[in-house]
Amino acid sequence: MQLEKSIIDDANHKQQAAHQRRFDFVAADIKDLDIILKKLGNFQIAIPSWALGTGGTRFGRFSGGGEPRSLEEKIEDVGLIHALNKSSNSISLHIPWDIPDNATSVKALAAQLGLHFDAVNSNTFQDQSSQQHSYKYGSLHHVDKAVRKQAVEHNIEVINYGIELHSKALSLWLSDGSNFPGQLNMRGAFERTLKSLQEIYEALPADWKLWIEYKPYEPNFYSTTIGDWGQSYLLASKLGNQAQTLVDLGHHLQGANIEQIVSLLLMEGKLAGFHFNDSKYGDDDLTVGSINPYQLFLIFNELVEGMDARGMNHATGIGWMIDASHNIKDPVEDLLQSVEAIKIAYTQALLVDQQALKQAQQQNDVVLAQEILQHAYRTDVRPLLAESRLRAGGALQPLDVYRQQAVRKQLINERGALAVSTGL
Ligand code: PSV
Ligand code: MN
Repeated sequence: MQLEKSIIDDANHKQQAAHQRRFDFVAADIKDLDIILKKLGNFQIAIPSWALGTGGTRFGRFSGGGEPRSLEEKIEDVGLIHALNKSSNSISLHIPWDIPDNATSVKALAAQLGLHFDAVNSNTFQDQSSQQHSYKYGSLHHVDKAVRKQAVEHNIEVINYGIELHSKALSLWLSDGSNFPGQLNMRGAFERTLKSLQEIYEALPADWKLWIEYKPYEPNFYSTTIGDWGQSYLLASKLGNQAQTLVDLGHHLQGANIEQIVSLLLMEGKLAGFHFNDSKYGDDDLTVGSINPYQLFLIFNELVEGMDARGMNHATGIGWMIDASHNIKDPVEDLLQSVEAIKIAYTQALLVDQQALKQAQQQNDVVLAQEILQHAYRTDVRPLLAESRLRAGGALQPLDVYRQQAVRKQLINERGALAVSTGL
């Protein structure tokens, strides 16, 4: 289904007066208002194809119904999100969950909805019925050359799908690791991974990137071969300029200072981008900003400062994507909330008086430095986001429109209450 523009316009019309009041109040104190609104309009966050269905845990899955049954329906759902928020103009495919059998028609559908294709993701963490060798003991790090070859070939196949869709990056996450001490020679595993990655790297088109995601544990619980940013960075450095480290916010041990990791990767030109989510205990994959929005703001503060220092375009300099799981929420609602949380943190970071902060740091004025950061963090920037959506033709209040239009009910009518989307 698609949302008519007139529906969004009607809803905006009803909310216009209240919006204007809120907007004028916050806008009065903002320097460079138009520049900020322009940056917000340009800032887009990719939606992963696997996030449009209900997530779950190993204990169960509780679908809310109307899940997309095909890649085309997933693209339509991203189209709905983008029509409402004008902030999610791309989709990232996971192969083989979402094989684009007919790239031409899939591209045409996406273009009609104002979308394009973000990074393509490979999957060597699950066995497919058609494959010859099992990934039970890993893929690119496997002791058996035949398994490594199969995994390398899969990644090259994914690159080829991506080329057809005009993607520009292969995003790679390996579950390779060990469950028990002694199971694996760690140096050997790392060296084999590097060799396999070199073969994949050679197949990358010149204008592509290879994004290497790290994760400390799960599904392996003793060691993961690419377990932290240091290991990913080491591989990316050895591979070359096209390889970079991808930061999934949930892939850190508790208490890790993610903003510091991000700052240094950016400094080295090795920050590929993000998988956004939030967590309290581990890789919880909760809605972005639902647990620790201050940390998200601090990350964005490092990003804005670091990207400006390197003269990078905020919107296109690195990859921005959500990677969350919606256990009990409507996936589309959860994604709307996540995109909003990301853009709130970004906007607040844009409001940080970087010059004053630098001066406070030079003078070791710790109190003032904190005041400067928190002044920006405590500004209610939601009317600025609403204004930027309005200017782009989106909804002042995306979630309200989604609910007023009973979109999920319409999707259930169209697809059925038992429709289940592919993915984890
Ligand atoms: C692994 O936990 C991960 O974050 C990787 O990005 C995968 O591709 C994705 O989740 C799959 O859900
Ligand atoms: Mn991820």
